[in-house]
Amino acid sequence: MDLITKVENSVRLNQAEAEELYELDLITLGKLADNIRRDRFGNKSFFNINRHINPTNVCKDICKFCAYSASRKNPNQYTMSIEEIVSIAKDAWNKGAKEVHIVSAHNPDAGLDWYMGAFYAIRQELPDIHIKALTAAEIHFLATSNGLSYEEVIDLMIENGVDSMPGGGAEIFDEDVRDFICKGKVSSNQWLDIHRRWHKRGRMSNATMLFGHIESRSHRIDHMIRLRDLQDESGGFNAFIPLVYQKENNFLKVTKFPTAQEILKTYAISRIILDNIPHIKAYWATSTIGLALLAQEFGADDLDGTIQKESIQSAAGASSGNGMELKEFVSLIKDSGFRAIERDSLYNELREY
Ligand code: V47
Repeated sequence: MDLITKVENSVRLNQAEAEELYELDLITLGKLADNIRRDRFGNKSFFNINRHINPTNVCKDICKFCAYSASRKNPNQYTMSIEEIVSIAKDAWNKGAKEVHIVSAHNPDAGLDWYMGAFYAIRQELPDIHIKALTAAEIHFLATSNGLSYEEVIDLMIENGVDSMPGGGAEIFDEDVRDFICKGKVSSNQWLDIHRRWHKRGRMSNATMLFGHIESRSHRIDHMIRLRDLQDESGGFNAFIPLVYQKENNFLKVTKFPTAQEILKTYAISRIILDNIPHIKAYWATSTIGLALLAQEFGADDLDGTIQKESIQSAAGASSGNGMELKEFVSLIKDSGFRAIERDSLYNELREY
């Protein structure tokens, strides 16, 4: 069976075959991914009304791609008080947000009680908001710096009101690339192990992949296959999010950036390879909104959300600093020929605009 027939018949591809997908022309590859997307979701495009909160930028780790961490180039350190975090969440809720997405840095001075206290205080004030918080990298940091197991941190998250985990900190799983771009942070196996344990608690999470820097196509495929293997076992991933590397203000010297074609091919290939992860998210903050809208025709069925405010990718050049107005977001989706479906954080459909 040739490669195209295999994809059309939902035959699982191995590493070498998946790498070959990149050699297909963009339109052929896009059509294969679009067929899978349309079989599952028709022309629905999902999004949520959310608020990203990044409560501290003080970080003990050094990731070369990061422009957000205050311990290196950024001299403006900050750590929000719990009151401040709750007040942002309340304001977001009043403006219609149904999810707060809380991720930040590995702050050795803030303490476990500050991280957990913030979730607890939000939960007390806003019993119905969905709290998506703590990447596996943050969980690893909290566990190792407090002498706790991953399970113990996970139990504390659940006790204090966290509903789901975001997909950050995955970067690229290949150990050599990882060593170069973010040595000392959570390892690939630890990242996967933390998500496995979270899923064992019956909870859902997402998975990201940071691409377009020094990694090869083969590293991207390896990353996807490691996620596919875990998903076969645990079934807890809702969405896969390819994050396009942003180049400003950081220490990773990259001279060659992916073309729009390469980015669209990566979305399309992730739709094909990750046959067991339901949603492929084109996170407009890093892909640009134009390419995210186009990605809807190359396998992506989700555009994240309105964001409201975001400090991590925008520190590195992304245009997500102040999010996007709901009205504009919805009309962009509709004008591109898709149905704008507001979802909750677990992909229950809430409303069609
Ligand atoms: O893991 C850091 C990335 C991630 C850069 O789960 C960068 O729904 C691009 O996890 N260029 C955190 N990316 C963000 C994240 C996320 C985002 C959207 C949705 C979800 C979800 C999760 O930000 C980190 C890192 O890979 N990041 N620096 C940069 N220069």
